[in-house]
Amino acid sequence: MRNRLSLGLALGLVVLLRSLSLAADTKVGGEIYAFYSSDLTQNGHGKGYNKFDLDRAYITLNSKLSDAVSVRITGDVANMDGSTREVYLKYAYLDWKIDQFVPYSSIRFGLQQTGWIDYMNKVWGRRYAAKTLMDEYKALSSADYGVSYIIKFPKGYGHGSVQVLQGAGYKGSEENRYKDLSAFVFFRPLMQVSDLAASMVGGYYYKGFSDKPDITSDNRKDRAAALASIAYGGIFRISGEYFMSWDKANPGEKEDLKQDGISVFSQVNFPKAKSPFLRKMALVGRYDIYDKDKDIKDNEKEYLIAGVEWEIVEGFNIMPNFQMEKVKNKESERRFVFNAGFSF
Ligand SMILES: [Ca+2]
Ligand SMILES: [Ca+2]
Repeated sequence: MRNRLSLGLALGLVVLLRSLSLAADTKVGGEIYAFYSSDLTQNGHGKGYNKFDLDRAYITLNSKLSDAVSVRITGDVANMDGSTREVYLKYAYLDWKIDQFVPYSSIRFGLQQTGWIDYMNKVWGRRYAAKTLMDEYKALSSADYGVSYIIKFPKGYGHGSVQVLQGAGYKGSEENRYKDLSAFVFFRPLMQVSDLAASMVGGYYYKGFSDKPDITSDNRKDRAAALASIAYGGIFRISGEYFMSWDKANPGEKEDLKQDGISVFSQVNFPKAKSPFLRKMALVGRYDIYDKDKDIKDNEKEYLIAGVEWEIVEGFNIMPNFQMEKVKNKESERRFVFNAGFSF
């Protein structure tokens, strides 16, 4: 607890000191994801249960040491659990552009994004309302310790990365000698077609090992994922993400635990509408199916989000929405949620 509190103090102090000095080019940023939710069904907390909460409160410092080297540190707050919410470390890494040696390339070192989830959040575009597939169903931690090689293709055609990661994520510690290897690529094949330029495909493979002690190389934690997204002229976008995972978490385990999930999400915008109210609006829908064990029948879960989003000003979005979660052959949980995202 001490450490977390002092991290919060340290971040605050750095912000203060930086604002007083004219040293390295340092920017302060923040992201707050606030929501109000109200249960519409008896399941879960029960009909009428409602609460205000925060899903994220980032404080980020980005410092440019030179044209090639920059450093980022980000703190976030822990979940609401009945005591004060502590600040913890989410990211702390260095970016080093090496394009004078290897074209279009950079290296990232430290506590950093597991790249697939980070970019899927951008494709989904409303992390303040919900996590994306692999994050939501805990197939992958959204941040981990390690080193990445990152390549940005010229002319906006996409980017890719190869990462060596600890495996246990930003909330865990290393309990074994194994490191995980992952690679992804996002590609925009229609960059030259203006109305379709934002369309993309992506692929991901994660070759990992269980995070428990005393494991062998049999104790795998492998994931694969794919994305296809079609965008038309700032008016319409539909995307589909799929993942599959294979786990032998414990020493001696013979069979893989196999999971998979699919998420389809879509948005409609009205960029040519006369009313500014409509121009800032998006209709948003998403539907997931997640299977937590492929060898067991009737335990699949559906998750639905349907809402309307407004950008009030840049950095301030709201999205009133309806959500439904349902495990097969069980009663559904439904709720109304008002999400708001603030960033600066
Ligand atoms: Ca490991
Ligand atoms: Ca199943």
